[in-house]
Amino acid sequence: MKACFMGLGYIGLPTAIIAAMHGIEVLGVDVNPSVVEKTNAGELHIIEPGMGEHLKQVIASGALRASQTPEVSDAYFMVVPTPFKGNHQPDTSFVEAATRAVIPLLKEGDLYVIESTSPIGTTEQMAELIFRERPELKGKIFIAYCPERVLPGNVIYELVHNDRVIGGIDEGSTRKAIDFYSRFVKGELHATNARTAEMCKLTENSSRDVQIAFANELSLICDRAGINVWELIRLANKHPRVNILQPGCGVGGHCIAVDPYFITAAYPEEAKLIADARSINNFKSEWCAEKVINAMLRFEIENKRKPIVAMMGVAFKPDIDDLRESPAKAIISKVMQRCNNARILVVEPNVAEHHVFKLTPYEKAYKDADIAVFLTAHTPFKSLQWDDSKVILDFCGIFKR
Ligand code: SAJ
Repeated sequence: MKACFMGLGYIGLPTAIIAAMHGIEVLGVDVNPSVVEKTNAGELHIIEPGMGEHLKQVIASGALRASQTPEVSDAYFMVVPTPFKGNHQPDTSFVEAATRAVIPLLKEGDLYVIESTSPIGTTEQMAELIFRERPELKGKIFIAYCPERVLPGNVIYELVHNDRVIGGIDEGSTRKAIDFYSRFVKGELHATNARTAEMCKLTENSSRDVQIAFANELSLICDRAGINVWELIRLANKHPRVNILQPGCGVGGHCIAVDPYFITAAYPEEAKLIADARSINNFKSEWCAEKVINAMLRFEIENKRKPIVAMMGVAFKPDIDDLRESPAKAIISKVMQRCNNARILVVEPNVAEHHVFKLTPYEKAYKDADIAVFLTAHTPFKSLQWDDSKVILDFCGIFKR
């Protein structure tokens, strides 16, 4: 069995490695020559604990090889980015380009799968494209959609043990895709159709965005009502069937903050709650920035000097080093712009240095600060003691006060 993975990013590469570890001959294809070169040299170009060893093994054994061009295989997997154009309209051009690259290679009996998070109907559109170019293959190849749901930092375990939803354009395609994934997935493989599988991925992440928006909305209400939102949620969750998530400084990452737009772009009339949740989570970041700026102005009036402000945390979620799409980073930048001559200490314990922010160790920043702003709930911050002599803005529940 030979499999060709189109796209060696933070999902494509680990999946190609896991497949190669389970007896499949894998060709990994990427348009970026340095990704191809590093992969063939057994060097991991993404950050994923433990994955480097596995890569070295499958490169050394020849089970995995990387190239910039696809080759004849038995199964083809589209694992390329699906970004957004300016106005929250999804861009499936990378999926289409990867599909066009493999169309000449397809033969009877082959399997074609899209893994990329995609708008509903993308798999059917790619099937039409394939059969337009290769009409003799209609009904002779298997086409399916299979989203991933791995958590960055735990990819190896989750790729193998998470259940997966597999949706074919017909029964035979679903079965063929399940056969493939059963070679390395120990989780349950759930059969459905392509549209449902596409929507399932979007639903999972949109449901989380809505839940987080509920928590963030509670935090805004409690701020006005003089209620401790952390205590409120802790108490509400004592109910056996209530599970309210945690407020934060906004929603970051390239999944939860993005996937809902695949739904709202396609169904703007129907997707009201999903759209509102996006607005609430985006507004929460602006609300936090305003709170910081107001606290700085108030400090200056009361103390006749500018405050030292510690911005605690830049990563998009606790205990990771990923700053991409981070609400904390956006808040820090906004505060710096609006208060350009204030002394702002930026803290991010999970990265050694940053090309924009000069970083300060968290203990020193907290000690020196007049105003301490907690943006990301990194575990080390929880060892800090509350200090009544400081102004503390805790947006992520470090002190639960
Ligand atoms: N957040 C809160 N409050 C919470 C939980 C999260 O403010 O109670 C914030 C985080 O700080 C972060 C954002 O939401 O900024 C997203 O956090 P996340 O914990 O959802 O992390 P992701 O985006 O890395 O992972 C999600 C997961 N999806 C679900 O939990 C439904 C993961 O399983 C997916 O595979 C991943 O998105 C993805 O790749 O789609």
